[in-house]
Amino acid sequence: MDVVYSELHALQNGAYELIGGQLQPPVEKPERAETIRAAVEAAGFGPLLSPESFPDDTITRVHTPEFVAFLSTAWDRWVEAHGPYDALPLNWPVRTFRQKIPEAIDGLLSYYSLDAGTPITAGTWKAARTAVDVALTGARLIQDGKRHAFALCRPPGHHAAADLYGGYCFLNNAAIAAQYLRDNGAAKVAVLDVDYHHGNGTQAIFYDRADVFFASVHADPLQEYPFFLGYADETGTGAGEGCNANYPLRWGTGWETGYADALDDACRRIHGWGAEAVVVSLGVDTFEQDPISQFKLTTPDYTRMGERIARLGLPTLFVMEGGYDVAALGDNVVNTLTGYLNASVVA
Ligand code: SP5
Ligand code: ZN
Repeated sequence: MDVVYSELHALQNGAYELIGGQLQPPVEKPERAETIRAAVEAAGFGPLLSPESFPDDTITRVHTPEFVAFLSTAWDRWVEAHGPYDALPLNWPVRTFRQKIPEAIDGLLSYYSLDAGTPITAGTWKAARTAVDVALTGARLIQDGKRHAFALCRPPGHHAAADLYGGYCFLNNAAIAAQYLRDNGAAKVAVLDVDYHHGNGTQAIFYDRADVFFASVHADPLQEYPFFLGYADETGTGAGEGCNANYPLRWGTGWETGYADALDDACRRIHGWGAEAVVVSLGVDTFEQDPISQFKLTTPDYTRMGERIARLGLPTLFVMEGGYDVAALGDNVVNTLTGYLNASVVA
């Protein structure tokens, strides 16, 4: 399986993340992608491909031009106002406030963000922009007839909506890849999101559309971040009614205690809907030892996950999302891809 990777991911290297009431070293850090790269290479995946450059209009198919302009200039404007420290928002336009777009950089961060856990740094734009090219290079491989590819994206993307960043995500790599597949020949594309957290950004981007099906298996938002989206009664709207499927699962869920059944149902829905290709938002923060998560998947369970995805029998683009136990990340990703390959039916 081809693996797309760029070392420029390391340009996203925040100093702090506000977590559990403390400013701490971020869990979303460069070592994540490096350990995955080393593991997939050691497991014989490859070749390792550098991303091609895709034009900005692939991004604005999904994100607003205003948001892209904001993200690409935020660091310089923040430094001008505050000096060279991580840019973090401090308040949000919640209930009782108006949705005005402010002039000041602090206000813009507040308007365009959903949390204070996602630092914008000197290299954020370059890293996020390159992650999009990584995903799109993977999508082009699928478009060119490959049955599968792995886009080793970092920073991740699935929390980013049309004009929102947060949850360690800036640009929605998986959504941009899915849109690219739509724009280049696939009539119906599914996104299967197996990250521990609900893919609120991807859901929002495609919520009113009948041409992209979004299915997500994740921690119950009553208990877990991002809290305000990801419930089972979110089924799509307008033309997109019936094209969104959420499987919220309680803390403590393991493979045999709810996860496998939910994944199976999500895959059945995607199959029944008639998807021509699937983009997998691959987060492995469902792992039992993940430092910020409360599911109980084991390393062998990822092999089973890959096998189930393979039984869809669809061209498959894996896009890296979350997963924070650096010691086990490599094995969990390799098992997913190996399980997939061993069970995939050659067309
Ligand atoms: C891509 C992705 O996985 N983003 C996740 C962003 C989650 N950010 C909030 C984390 C809050 C963790 N709270 C539990 C701390 C336990 N020590
Ligand atoms: Zn996650």
